[in-house]
Amino acid sequence: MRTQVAIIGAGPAGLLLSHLLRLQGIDSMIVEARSRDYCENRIRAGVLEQGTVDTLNEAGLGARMQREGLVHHGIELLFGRELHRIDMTALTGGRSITVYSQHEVVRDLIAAALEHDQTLYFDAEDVSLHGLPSDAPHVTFKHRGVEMRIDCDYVAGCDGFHGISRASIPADVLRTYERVYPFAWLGILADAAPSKDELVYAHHERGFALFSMRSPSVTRLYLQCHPDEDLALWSDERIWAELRTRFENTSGWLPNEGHITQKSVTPMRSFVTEPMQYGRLFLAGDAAHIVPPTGAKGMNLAVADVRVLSQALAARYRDARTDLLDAYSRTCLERIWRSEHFSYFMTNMLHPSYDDTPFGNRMKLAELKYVTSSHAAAQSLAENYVGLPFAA
Ligand code: RFL
Ligand code: PHB
Repeated sequence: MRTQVAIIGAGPAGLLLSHLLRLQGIDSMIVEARSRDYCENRIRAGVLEQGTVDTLNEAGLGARMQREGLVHHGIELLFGRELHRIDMTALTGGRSITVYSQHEVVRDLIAAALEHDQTLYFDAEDVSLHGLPSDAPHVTFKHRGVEMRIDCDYVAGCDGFHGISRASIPADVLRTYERVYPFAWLGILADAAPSKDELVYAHHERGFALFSMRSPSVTRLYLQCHPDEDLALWSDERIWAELRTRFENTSGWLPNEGHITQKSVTPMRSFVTEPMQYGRLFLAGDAAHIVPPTGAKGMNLAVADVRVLSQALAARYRDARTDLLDAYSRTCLERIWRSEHFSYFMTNMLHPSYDDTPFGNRMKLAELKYVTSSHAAAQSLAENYVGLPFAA
């Protein structure tokens, strides 16, 4: 088989890239290791920046998101038993975020792909990249027992943190930056109506907690835990008791409780690869960088990367220009490092750490007091949280 761009991975990055390329008349094929059902039900992110929402709308993918997404104009920070609201819309000249599950975005993207007869191989095995430094790369894999080969002009590595694309680049070409945090998040989904219209990020001496939501009838909650936490030790009752403790506050607000339908532990990591390209291979999304989820940036960065990549590939095919492709890494890394810093800042401020000194913990409280009392500090948090505008 032959295509212009072979895309590895059908997460938000790979699926959106194929759609944006199709809008520019560029042909692509997607190769995904997992099943369609798995991709459509993988519970992950929930917060879309304004720029992500705009990108999906402009690409004609926003109909269901506009009906079912929940637009939020602020978030609340809870510490010292008091809730403090950050009015993001007022602080950013009218910008907002939308709560709409990543797996709903993925479902919308897969539906659009199938509607347009996008070639998409689920359940691919032994995916492997060849000839990346040459002008004629190709991808091989096994599909339903048959050996497959795709010849292409470019390969987009959109296969997440554990994929094979980044690993296909010689180690001496890459520089990686990493921080692994000494804590993780225990996340649950509960059949309970959200008891508040906005997210609550709570700093408590027993650990961080986050109140979020997925729909008018589903609440999403997280508790800071140890990276090797044993979920078997967390009965539903223990989870609710810990959430009640960490969310306790003078206003009397608490999450509604209900049947827990999903539990998982997510490790926390910051990670960046430089550069994000090698020969004809371009990395996008989690394949190139990871942020801890506290800033709600991961999926938004994946969208930002593929916006840049699709524009660079369009310039290459339309005008025979390769300068935008050459600059791909540099262009993306500006936004990535900004988001890395913001996610690191939010994570450090909101999580008491097991190895913190008493002084270190008071620094976190001092920071929380500052961002909730200074207009300038609140504005800085807000503009990062809603997401900086894309370069024209
Ligand atoms: P994905 O979604 O991991 O997709 C990669 C795809 O590649 C496939 N794959 C392969 N395919 C072919 N061959 C191989 N060898 C392959 N190896 C892997 C995988 O099966 C998969 O389908 O990466 P992508 O597209 O870059 O998207 C990134 C986002 O998924 C990620 O950044 C976010 O989920 C992070 N994240 C959040 N981001 C936000 O923007 N806002 C949030 O509120 C937010 N909350 C979160 C999060 C991530 C979380 N977890 C579980 C890590 C909350 C959590 C708990
Ligand atoms: C989520 O709803 O899953 C969520 C929300 C905000 C975050 C991270 C995750 O910062």
